[in-house]
Amino acid sequence: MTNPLYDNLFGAHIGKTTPFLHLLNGETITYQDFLAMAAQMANMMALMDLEPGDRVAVQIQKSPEALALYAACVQSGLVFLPLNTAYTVSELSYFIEDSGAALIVCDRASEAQLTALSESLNAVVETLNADGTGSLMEKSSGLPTTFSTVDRRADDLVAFLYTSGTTGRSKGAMLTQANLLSNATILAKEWHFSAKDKLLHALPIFHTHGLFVATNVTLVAGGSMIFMPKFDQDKLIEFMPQATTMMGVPTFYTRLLDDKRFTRNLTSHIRLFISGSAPLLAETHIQFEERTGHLILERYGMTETNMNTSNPYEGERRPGTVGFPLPGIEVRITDVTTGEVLDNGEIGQIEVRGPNVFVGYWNMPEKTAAELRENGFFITGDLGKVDEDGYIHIVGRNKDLIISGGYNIYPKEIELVLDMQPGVLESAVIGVPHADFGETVLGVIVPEPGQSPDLENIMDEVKRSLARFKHPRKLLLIDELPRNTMGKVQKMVLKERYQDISV
Ligand code: MLC
Ligand code: AMP
Repeated sequence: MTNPLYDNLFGAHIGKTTPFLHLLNGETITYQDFLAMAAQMANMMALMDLEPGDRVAVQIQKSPEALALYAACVQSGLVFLPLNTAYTVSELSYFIEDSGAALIVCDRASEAQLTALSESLNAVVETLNADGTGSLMEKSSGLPTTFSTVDRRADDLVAFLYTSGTTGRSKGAMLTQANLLSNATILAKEWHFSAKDKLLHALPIFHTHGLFVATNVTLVAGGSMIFMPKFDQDKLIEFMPQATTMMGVPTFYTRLLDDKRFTRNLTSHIRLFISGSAPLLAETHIQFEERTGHLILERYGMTETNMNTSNPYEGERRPGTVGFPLPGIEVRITDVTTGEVLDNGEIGQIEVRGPNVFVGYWNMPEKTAAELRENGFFITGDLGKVDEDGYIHIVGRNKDLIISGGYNIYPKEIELVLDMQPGVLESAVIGVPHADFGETVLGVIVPEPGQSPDLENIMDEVKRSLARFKHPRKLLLIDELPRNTMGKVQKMVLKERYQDISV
């Protein structure tokens, strides 16, 4: 093997004329055509003198071409750095600067702003639009449809995925060939994926779930995907009878359950529904089974580790749990303060060790050392326990994090913006229950003495700075923040106080 990830995910399918992507307009892209497109992009990047290990920062809409760019980066030994399409230019500038990206690929809509930014960073900007047009395609389309795959070792980097931090500064999780390949191989086997599978793919491809779980598993198995540009309820219903599997965040499943067209009959061709990225309520599991006869398989993962645990394919899928550690992956529960390993039934922090665990945060050795123990265990920041049958339950988080519709939102990042606004003394951002997104963002603001900050102006500034999904759905003025004797803001008190607030 010269490049284990490329060889197993992509190279294994060279020459295959079977479908890889089914598009909503009825067109199909075969493995052969997809790999040819990727090879052309790899040739184009080689002409730009990019070196293996260089970062390619990508903020583009979901499209077959976007996925081919991922394949091209793997084949070229370049580090793929996908970015949420909702990020504002001010958010993007951090990722691009921090990663030292050599190439930025973006939609034409942000080309001018990113070009201005790239000039000071020595990066090159190319465009790739939602419809597959743009300079990247223009420059690559005439090039050879084969490319000499760049040699890579198992511990070479393949991707950076930025995940926000408790201090408000995002951390670039560095993932290797071995991280991604081991996980894709394990999951494909555990979930019985085969070349016959047709996965309904409505997730974004800038996160672990849509890119490394859904796509990599399909590639390992040689199956195909019904590739939707985004979540679209009508299209999901229309295409479901053609699919064999679906992966989604809990919001996908609660939205489907709210739809009368979603019936047992509609799902009869599906063999497996998988959920993850956020907790799926036990009652959603139960309603889903009553409506369709299917038990959703819930699994647990994160950006730094890909997937850690899964309910079984065969055997009892236990609602409210995330199942067992995947083969080759160790999970232990430790005391938050002492780090001591706890017995089954006791609640503590979830730690994970295995070939799936990332190698560290880019340029942040202290943060890496704080979360990744020398013995290889990664401290996830999730709280959980193991029950008497070995099923893992996630019961909370030891990190200040809100998960809204499967997107992670770190309160600190929003608080930093709120605190800078005129008339604001301090603020706290918390997650409150939300029927559609599971949790959503609420901001509480303490004014400076004698001041009455203008909440509309503050929201305008939030909109300028932060991606839409991070915007507080409501801002409230309060007299003071609840604090403990150490002076620490008691977010739990705020969460209880506002748990029934309508946002
Ligand atoms: C969209 N909006 C959100 C939002 N998604 N706001 C908060 N949280 C979200 N998740 C905004 C929209 O911009 C819009 O703004 C408004 O909310 C309503 O939009 P919508 O049309 O209802 O949203 P939609 O486009 O349908 O998106 C919802 C969604 C999407 C659930 C389909 O968020 C999604 O695809 N989520 C999946 C995230 C994911 O892949 N996570 C995996 C992370 S990996 P306006 O301006 O119109 O009001 C990971 C590891 C692991 O966690 O274990 O998998
Ligand atoms: P991310 O940083 O986007 O990778 O998000 C990872 C976090 O999502 C985990 O640390 C968990 O808090 C959460 N998560 C993922 N899957 C599940 C699940 N099945 N149940 C509960 N939380 C989950």
